[in-house]
Amino acid sequence: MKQYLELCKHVLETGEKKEDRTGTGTISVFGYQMRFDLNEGFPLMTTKKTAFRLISSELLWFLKGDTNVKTLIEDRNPIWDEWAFEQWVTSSEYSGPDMRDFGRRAAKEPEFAAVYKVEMDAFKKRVVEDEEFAATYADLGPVYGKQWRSWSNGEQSIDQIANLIEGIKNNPDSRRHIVTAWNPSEVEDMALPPCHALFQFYVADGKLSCQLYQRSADIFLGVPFNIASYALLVHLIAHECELGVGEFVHTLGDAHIYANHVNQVNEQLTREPRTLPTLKLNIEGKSIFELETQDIELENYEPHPKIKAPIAV
Ligand code: DHF
Ligand code: TMP
Repeated sequence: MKQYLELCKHVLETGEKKEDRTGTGTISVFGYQMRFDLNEGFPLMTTKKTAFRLISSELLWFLKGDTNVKTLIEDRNPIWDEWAFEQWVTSSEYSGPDMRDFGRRAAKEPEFAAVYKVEMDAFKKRVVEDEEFAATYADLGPVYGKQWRSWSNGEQSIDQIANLIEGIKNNPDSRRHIVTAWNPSEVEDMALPPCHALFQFYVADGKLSCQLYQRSADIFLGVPFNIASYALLVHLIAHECELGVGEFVHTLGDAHIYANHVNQVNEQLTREPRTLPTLKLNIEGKSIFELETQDIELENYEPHPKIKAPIAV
């Protein structure tokens, strides 16, 4: 994962200070590209322990066309909790303690963090137990799963992933193997407009490659997940199309390190990358739309310890 550490160095050395929507502040560059040869091992961070189970759980949730965080909560995957919680605490029905700006306050004020945790735990419990509540507050809107599996213009619904697989199988040389999560008519209704916005597949020499355009990239927390998620997607689609794997090309738009992640990035930069793990898929005869996290395993993953950091909401 030298490419990733190079990106971190590049942003720290040449990035500009830039304010952002979350009020956290960033160091940012515009435009950057990394390439990962998927035959060299599975590109999961080795310089900090990264929760692969959460990554595969999220990808399978996208592939099922799901947009409701209830499924993730039931799968013990907390990565989208804050964006569902935000919908609840900003609604007129919410009457608990003031949760305005909960992300920043929870990171700074221990007293508030305790109150926040109580509210968040209650929210998650209610999402799991109360279907109507979950449908109203835990659905993130027409985010990735909706756009991937049932992109709609009001008249027709398009399964972009099924079309992608058919296209790769029937016409591998095509230059039109594209999936877009950026649907301008629905962006306003999403809890968070898609960061990984558009990707293209490519077949040459019996190997499947993918390039992603990511409009906005949280280098310390988001990007390690995004790299592994798309690498896994290439493996799954390649398996479905009986192809080998090629490269994952990762193109970034606003590539930023949040001000409150700089120490963590510097700590990570002191660490020596280790041998990459390998992916083991137990998916013979299964549709990629019906996989479970236990069908996907990693072997020989021996990373440096986890490094914690607050997420900007
Ligand atoms: N907002 C921001 N500001 N950055 C993001 O990366 C981001 N990602 C989202 C939603 N909104 C976002 C979805 N993906 C984590 C990683 C990816 C992700 C959401 C959250 C995260 O918190 N990772 C931590 C903890 C994971 C764990 O529990 O082990 C990490 O250390 O990797
Ligand atoms: P933005 O919508 O204002 O760009 O904020 C989104 C933030 O989330 C930004 O820091 C990028 C980050 N992000 C990722 O890096 N990867 C992801 O997969 C997601 C969902 C978000």
